[in-house]
Amino acid sequence: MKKILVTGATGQIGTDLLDELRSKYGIENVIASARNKKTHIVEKGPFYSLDCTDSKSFFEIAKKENVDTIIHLAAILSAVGEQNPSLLWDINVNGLYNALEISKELNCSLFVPSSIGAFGPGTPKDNTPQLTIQRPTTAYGISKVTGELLCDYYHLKYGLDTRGVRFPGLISYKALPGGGTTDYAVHIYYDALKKGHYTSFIDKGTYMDMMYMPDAINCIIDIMEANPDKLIDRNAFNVSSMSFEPEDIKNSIIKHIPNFTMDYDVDPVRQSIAESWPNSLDVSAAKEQWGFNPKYDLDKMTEDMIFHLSRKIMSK
Ligand code: AKB
Repeated sequence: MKKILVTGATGQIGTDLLDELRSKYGIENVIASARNKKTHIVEKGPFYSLDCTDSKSFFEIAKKENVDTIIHLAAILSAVGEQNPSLLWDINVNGLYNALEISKELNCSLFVPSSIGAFGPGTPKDNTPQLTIQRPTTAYGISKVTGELLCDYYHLKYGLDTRGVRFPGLISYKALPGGGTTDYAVHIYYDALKKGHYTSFIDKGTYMDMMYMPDAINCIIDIMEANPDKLIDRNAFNVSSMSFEPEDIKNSIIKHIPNFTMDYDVDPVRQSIAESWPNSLDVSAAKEQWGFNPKYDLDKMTEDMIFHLSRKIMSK
């Protein structure tokens, strides 16, 4: 990666990723783009307003900036996708189609995140294999399977250097997630620090895969820097560093905030999405093929989240 265009750069992943890419590859070599401007991102380096469904502008920016890599993060998440499936299809599939065509035309490498949402109720729930049944029951999941297959197709048919991972729920303190099912695992830290109490929309006993953002950022950089000859499962690799249910994260927070309490007001839509996803993924293919090696478990993540988030909240 020498010159990189990031779409959806103001979202939860993009906010952390830009900082890391800018310090590793140089500010001028990381071009941020998103539909909505956010001053702290715009001020720090090159930025374009871009709707990824606008293929002409997307192409012009990539060509003008002479990028060799596109990290295509622009997407709608699972819960918002159930409210607005046509918007989801437009952004997640038509936007991705543009990213693929532009990468083909300009000979760019392309990173596309898939998700645990690409699995469904028929998928084996525990130690979910890399290659298995993928029959998701959400609009988001269908768009993610479509994305994985499209990326494989462009690699097989045109030799395009497409690479991707299936992200679990991502937890971070710099930017909030925007409308996913796993978002409770971020909101819980904010409410623990601000109110000492959290009401969970995901039910007790519901396990999902999760990962702390620094490990997710390393995934993107490591897979894009990996030797392409070693990548058998290009689109997309299972990745995860922990699997927990709401009571586990509550107990981890209590180690730092002893009076923290939690109750439940389960959201049926997000609960049924969560129940259709795996409990825990088998990540051995990512370990073997490109050295996936996450650093954070639940308690280490909680310690770091509370440290950074308490400073963020106090400075406001
Ligand atoms: C969501 O909950 O929609 C996302 C995801 C797991 O893809 N965080």
